[in-house]
Amino acid sequence: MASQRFTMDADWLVFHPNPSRPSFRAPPGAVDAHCHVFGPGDVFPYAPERKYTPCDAPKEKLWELRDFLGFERNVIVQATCHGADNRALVDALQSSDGRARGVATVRPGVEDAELRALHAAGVRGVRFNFVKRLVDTTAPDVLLEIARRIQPLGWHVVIYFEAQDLPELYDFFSELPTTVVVDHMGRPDVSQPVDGPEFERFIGLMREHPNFWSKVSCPERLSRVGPPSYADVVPFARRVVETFPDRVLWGTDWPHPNMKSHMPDDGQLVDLIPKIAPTAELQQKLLVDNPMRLYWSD
Ligand code: 0GY
Repeated sequence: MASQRFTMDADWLVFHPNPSRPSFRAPPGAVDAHCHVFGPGDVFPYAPERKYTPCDAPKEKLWELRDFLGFERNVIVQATCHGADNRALVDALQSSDGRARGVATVRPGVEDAELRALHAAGVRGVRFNFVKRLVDTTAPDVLLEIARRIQPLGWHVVIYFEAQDLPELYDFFSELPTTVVVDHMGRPDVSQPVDGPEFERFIGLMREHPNFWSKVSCPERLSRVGPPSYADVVPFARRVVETFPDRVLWGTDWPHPNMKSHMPDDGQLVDLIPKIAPTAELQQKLLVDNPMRLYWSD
């Protein structure tokens, strides 16, 4: 593979160099169910069609963070900067001693042999991204075709969209034939009431579709008040956890791509968990039982 040099975007914030050790002790077997690996770019080049060039965030740094935060497993989600080239993801999964599973990006027409190879490496889902600043649009029938292709493998679909786009995407989402995991609670505007019409639409989506799950992640992206409390996001995440305790996941989102306002301290993010999942039973479901069921059932 030809080595290539990449320069990260000028306004890019690098992940926190020394996060604080969290006071909250995650239960044994806890899973960080939303994080990424980036590059390193000279080994695993960033995609030509990418909308941003990140800092390298290699697997070794992710394992270090996992151990430091008191977690045991990771779910690594393919980010748009790597396009549908899943080599960095697969390399991380294969070096994880079975402690990481993955969500890939695939293009229509992907060969069955490639899907089988991704499965063998530990991939258990594909991601469809609808965030306009991150990707060019893909037609819904193309995505449905991909969803049908991955269904026999027992995989699920992860969807990433912003709350204002839910009305136009709702019918398409309803057609998805697999388990569907929504990133970051569908990115609500947390300056609106937690029982206001926008978030009710998202809660309604989850209620109407028992195959839908949600990650209660990314307070750093949604919050207006910011760290360390991220207090405006807490009621939203807590409502989702308490309403759908068996269909929620939590993740750090390390290395926090595209954060322009601040770089979160991952230890502080972990310390929010007891605020959004206030009982030991909810924490066990959120951090262990649910991700294990979805990613390690075999
Ligand atoms: C996230 C969020 C972002 C980026 C990506 O795939 C990506 O590039 O997911 C974002 O910019 O909001 O969850 O990592």
